[in-house]
Amino acid sequence: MTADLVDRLRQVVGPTAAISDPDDMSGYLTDWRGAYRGRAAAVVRPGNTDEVAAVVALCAEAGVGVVPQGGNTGLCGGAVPDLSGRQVVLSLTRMRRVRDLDVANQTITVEAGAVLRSVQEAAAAAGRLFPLSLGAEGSCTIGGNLATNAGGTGVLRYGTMRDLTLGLEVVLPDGRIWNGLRGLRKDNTGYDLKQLFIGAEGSLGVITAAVLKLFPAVRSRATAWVALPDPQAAVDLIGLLRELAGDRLTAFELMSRQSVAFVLRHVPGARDPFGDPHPWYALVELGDALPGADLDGMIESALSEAFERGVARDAVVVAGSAQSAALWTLREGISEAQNHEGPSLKHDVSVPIGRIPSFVERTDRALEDAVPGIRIVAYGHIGDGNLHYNLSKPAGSADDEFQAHADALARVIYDSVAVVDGSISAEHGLGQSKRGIIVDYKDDHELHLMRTVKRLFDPHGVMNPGKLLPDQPGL
Ligand code: FAD
Ligand code: 2HG
Ligand code: ZN
Repeated sequence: MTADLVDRLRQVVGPTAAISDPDDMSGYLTDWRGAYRGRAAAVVRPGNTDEVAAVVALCAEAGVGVVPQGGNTGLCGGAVPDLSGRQVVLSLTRMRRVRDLDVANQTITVEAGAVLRSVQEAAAAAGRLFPLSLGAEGSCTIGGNLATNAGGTGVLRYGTMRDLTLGLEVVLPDGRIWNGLRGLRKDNTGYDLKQLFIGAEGSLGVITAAVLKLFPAVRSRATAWVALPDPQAAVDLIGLLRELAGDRLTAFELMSRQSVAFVLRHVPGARDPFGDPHPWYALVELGDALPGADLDGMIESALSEAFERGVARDAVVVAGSAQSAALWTLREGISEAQNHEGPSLKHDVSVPIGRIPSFVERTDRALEDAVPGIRIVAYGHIGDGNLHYNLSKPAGSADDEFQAHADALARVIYDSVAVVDGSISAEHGLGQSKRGIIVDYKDDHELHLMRTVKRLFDPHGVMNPGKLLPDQPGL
C-alpha cells in the first residue's frame, strides 16, 4: 500500500523529488533543535501548485497524513512527522518563485517555499521593505512564516504575518485549490478565510503562495544598547521613545543579564558594550523612510530623559551598520548560545506590556522556588509584549534531572501567564510541544470552535495529524 503510494507520488513530482531512502530523508525528520524526531513513508518536493494538489489528493485517497514543511526552523515540532513511518512530508522548498512585484499596489506575490531573506532582498531591489525579520530568516520560508503567524523583531511597527498578508493560495485537504491571491486592502465580502490558514500550523491545508504587503524602504536608522535596572525601566523607556519618535520605533528587545552572559560565553566575537554587568538590557532601533532623519538626536533626547528619571543606567548609540550588527548579534545569538548549556526549556509567552514587570517578578520567584539555582533566560520582543521565558539547568547539574521538571516548570510559567490574561504561545505555535497543555489554558468555547473548524475543513484528518490539539481527527 505505502510502496504503491510512493510510486504514484513519484509519478507526480518526478523521480528525484520523491525521497524514501531513510538516510536521504533524515534531514527532514528532525527539527532544528534535535528535540523532535519522526519517521516517514516519503518526503515529496513538488515543483508547483498543481503538483501539491495531486500529492495531497493521492494521500487523502490512500488515508495517509500529510506534514507540510518549509525551512524546518520551527521550535515546537510542528513540521516533524510522527513515529508511525506512514506519513508523507510535503516540502515546499522547490516552490520559491517571486510571481509578481507590484510597486503601485505595494505588494509582492511569492510562492510558499521562498526563503524569507530572498523576499526581503527582492523587496529591497525594488526600493521597498518587506518588514518581517527574525533570527532564522536565512532559512525559514514564507509558507512556514504564514503557518506559524511568525512575529520577530519588527512587530511593534509592522505587525505579525497576519497583518502583512493580503491574499493566499491554498491546497485544501481533499486536493482542491483555493485561489485567494487577492491584493486588496479592502474586501468586505464575508468571512476573511485567509486568516484561518494563517497560524493554523498546516492543520487546514497547504499554503502554496501569498500576496504580501510592502512598505517604504528604511533610509535612516539608529540603534542603541541600553543598560536597565529592571523590566519596569524597559516599559518606561518604550513610553519615552514613543512620545519622542512615534512610529519610528521599529524594534525594542529586552534581554536579561543571563541571556547576554550566554552569548558572551558561546558566540565567537561577541563583546559586552559596557565594562560592568547590568541586570537587564534593551536593544532599541529607530527607522525612517526619509534619508538623513535625525534619529540619533531622538534616541539621545529620550535617553537623557531616561537617565534623569533613573530609567537607564548606561547606553551606547550607534549609526553604522557594522556596529549595529554587533549589537544585534548579542540579541540574535541567544537561542544558539543557550543550546550549549544543556536542554533549553522554551516558553514563548505574551503578556500585556504594562503587566510585564509584575509578571517577571512573580514568575522568577516561583521558578527559583521550584528549582533552586535554575538559570532563567528571559528575553524577547517586549515592545509587543512577547517574552521568551527559557530555562537552563542549574550550573553543574544533570540534563535528565532538569528535564524531569519540564512539565512542572511549564505550568509554573503558564499559570503566571494566566494571572495576567496572557498567551502561552506568542509566536512559535503549539505544534507537538504544547498540543496537550493548551487545553488547560484556552477557553472551552474557543477549543470547541477550533475543533469544529478542523472537522469542517479536514474531516478525515489528512493535514498535519497530531499537531495543535491533542484530540484532532488524524491519520
Ligand atoms: P517549518 O519549521 O518548516 O514549519 C513550521 C510549521 O508550519 C509546521 O507546523 C509546518 O507543518 C507548517 N508549514 C510549513 N510550511 C507550510 C505551508 N506551506 N503550508 C502549511 N503549513 C506549513 N519565530 C518567530 O515567530 N519569531 C522569531 O523571532 C523567531 N526567531 C527564531 C530564531 C531562530 C534561531 C530559530 C531557529 C527559529 C526562530 N523562530 C522564530 C521560529 C521559526 O523560524 C518560525 O516559526 C518560522 O516561521 C518557521 O518557518 P519554516 O519555514 O522553517 O517552517
Ligand atoms: C527569538 O526571538 C526567537 O530569538 C527564538 O523567537 C526564541 O529560541 C527561542 O526560544
Ligand atoms: Zn522571538
